Amino acid sequence: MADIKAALRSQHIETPSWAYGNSGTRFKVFTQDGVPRNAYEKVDDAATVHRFTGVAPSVALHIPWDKADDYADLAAHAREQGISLGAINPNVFQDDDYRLGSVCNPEPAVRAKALAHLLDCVDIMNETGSRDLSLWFADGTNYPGQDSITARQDRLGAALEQVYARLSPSQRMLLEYKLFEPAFYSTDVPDWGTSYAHCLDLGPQAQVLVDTGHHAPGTNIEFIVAFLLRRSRLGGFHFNSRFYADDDLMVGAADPYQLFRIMVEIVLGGALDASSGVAFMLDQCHNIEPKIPALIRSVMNVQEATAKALLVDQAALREFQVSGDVLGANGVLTDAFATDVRPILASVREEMGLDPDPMGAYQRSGHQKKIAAERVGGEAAGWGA
Ligand code: RM4
Ligand code: MN
Ligand code: MN
Repeated sequence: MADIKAALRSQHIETPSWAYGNSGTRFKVFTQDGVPRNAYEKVDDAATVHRFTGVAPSVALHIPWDKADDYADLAAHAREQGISLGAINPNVFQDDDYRLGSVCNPEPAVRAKALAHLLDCVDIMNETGSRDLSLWFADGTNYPGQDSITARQDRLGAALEQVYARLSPSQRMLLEYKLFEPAFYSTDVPDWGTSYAHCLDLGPQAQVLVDTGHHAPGTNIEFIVAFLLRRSRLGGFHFNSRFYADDDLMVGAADPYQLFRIMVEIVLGGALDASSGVAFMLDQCHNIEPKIPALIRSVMNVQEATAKALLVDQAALREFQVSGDVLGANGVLTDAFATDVRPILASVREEMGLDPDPMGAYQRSGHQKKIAAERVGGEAAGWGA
């Protein structure tokens, strides 16, 4: 039990700056009071989540949504708040120029513009001290025949090569895949295999990023996790949960058993520890629920899945597996999943000097009212759709 608690204490879950801003669907963005107005206030909100959970010590940035005049100053602000700046996420999907794609666009000038932004983001990483560049491309086509699938792969490979060459030895490139949306016919990085192949071409600093919301229904995500871990190419996660498509809802909300099965592969693969290089990041949007408590809940959901995965009796599991005891082996997993780990986590939090009930503590703190009163004037961060 001491080992399990130590692992839970040292867990590191990164929250996304964009989850603190207003967001919505293509139908409506609902605004909320107290939403941050700039990157500094987003950092403050991430620090608040860390204060209540103790395991969310970094925040990912999205550029240019989090554009700052002085990134070193933003990093210093984060440090003062007790956290650090995490992955840098370039945005090559929101300019009019990107109608036909970014680095895969048929027009060389648009490709050059997208590449320049990616390289700028590596420069930003040097200022923020970030290790990871998370790449997600909205590139793809809507109609058969619209563009050459092969030529687009070539353009993608060429751009990635240039970005990779810009990385320093301690930096990494995480290549995210997504089945569809916004492209509806073909997506240029639609699945882990495409991402993996590009990463192999590039070198060991290129790693696959698994966003749990980016698969076809029924996909066995834990298989992908196990496969990539075995090949040392699992760079990290964007955790969120989905009922239908890329819903970006709170991780563990739709299918806590799937999250548990993913964490089981992580634990069995020895990848929970920060030294494994697997980055556990959230990628979520809180459209109708208050954002800070939604992120606290999400962090807790990951912790619960992790605690259950750590409870798996690995020796018994191996024994049942080699003896071909199908039900015995499956029972080891279901027993761990059925365990109520909330008391363990409450005691872990107490040992860390935290309130055992982060959700209740946040509500009691009056923080939500405080930021609603303080953050008046200026423009709230968000999609603005
Ligand atoms: C994409 C993908 C990216 C995220 C954007 C906002 O679907 O998940 O990681 O940066 O959304
Ligand atoms: Mn993502
Ligand atoms: Mn997504």
